[in-house]
Amino acid sequence: MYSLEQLVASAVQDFTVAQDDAAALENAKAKYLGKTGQITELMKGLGKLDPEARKAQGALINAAKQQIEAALTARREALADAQMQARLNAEAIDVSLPGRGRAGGGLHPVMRTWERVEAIFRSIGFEVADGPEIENDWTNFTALNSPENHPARSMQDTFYIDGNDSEGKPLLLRTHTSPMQVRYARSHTPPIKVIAPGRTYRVDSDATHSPMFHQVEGLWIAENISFADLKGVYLNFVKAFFETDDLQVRFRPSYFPFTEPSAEIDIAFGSGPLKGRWLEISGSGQVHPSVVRNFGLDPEKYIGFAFGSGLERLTMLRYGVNDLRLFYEGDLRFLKQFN
Ligand code: 2NL
Repeated sequence: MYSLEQLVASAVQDFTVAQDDAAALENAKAKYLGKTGQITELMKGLGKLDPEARKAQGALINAAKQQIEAALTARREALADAQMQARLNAEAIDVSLPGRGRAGGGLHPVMRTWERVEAIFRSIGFEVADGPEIENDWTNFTALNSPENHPARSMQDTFYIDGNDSEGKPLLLRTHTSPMQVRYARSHTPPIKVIAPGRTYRVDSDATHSPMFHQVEGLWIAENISFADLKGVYLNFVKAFFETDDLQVRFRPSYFPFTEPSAEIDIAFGSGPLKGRWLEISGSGQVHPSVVRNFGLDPEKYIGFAFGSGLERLTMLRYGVNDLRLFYEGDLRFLKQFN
């Protein structure tokens, strides 16, 4: 039989050899401390000894057992430490490495147009108004002289919101930015000189229509504002926006319920790829007397014009974009060209 010292040495040796997996160490442990382990067997043998010898031998075996247990614990900790160290090494982060740089964001081309339009109109004394995209039908339709049974009000053309406003009236996504001008006009005193750019919504989706699109509308109401002022303001705007004096503007009779008379505004460039072609760019007109009354103003005293242009349309003409859908696909190859 081995001496107890040899037994302890052998256990320490086995624990040291148990390398990378916990199972190997547990097997080595069983060999000494398990049910049929060598220490356990020695303990069982104590019963055959007389009391004196049992006490002395028992103390020695116990001491050996404690040494083996201590060696086991030490080995377990060493293995756990080594494992943690290996993991730390594998997952090491070099905090001294330079950063990867900030990904360059950029403005969407329609937003560029939006900002340009604001800057140009601000420069000639227009305020910029901003307001809700969820509207009630008085502000979106009735105030603008839209007949009660007009098809634009139908669910086929307008997105209605579930639920009603506090007066039980239906809520909808604004179909144009005019309601913001109504709100502005009702809360300011003339002269009213404002543009309202923003998102608008219609039930319409094909190659040339998106259910969400952007408009800018303009409104100038005072005691003596005429179509001549509209022409001057709009000509100034398109020249600044397209950065050329080499263009013509023409007014073509049209119809809108909120203006009378009404006109389409067309422009034609004197040079460039679109040279000489009349391009429809805006609707406009003298604000209908009923609409002026809905502003809370006396139409006998106040008069003026309004116009409405699509920001996507302006953007397409300025940059030569030929497909509206490119604006909504989020393709970075397209978007990066504007930044
Ligand atoms: C279009 C038509 C237009 C207006 C918008 C307007 C706003 C108020 C009062 C009267 Cl508050 N009119 N806006 C007027 C004429 C035409 O836009 O199809 N634009 C793309």
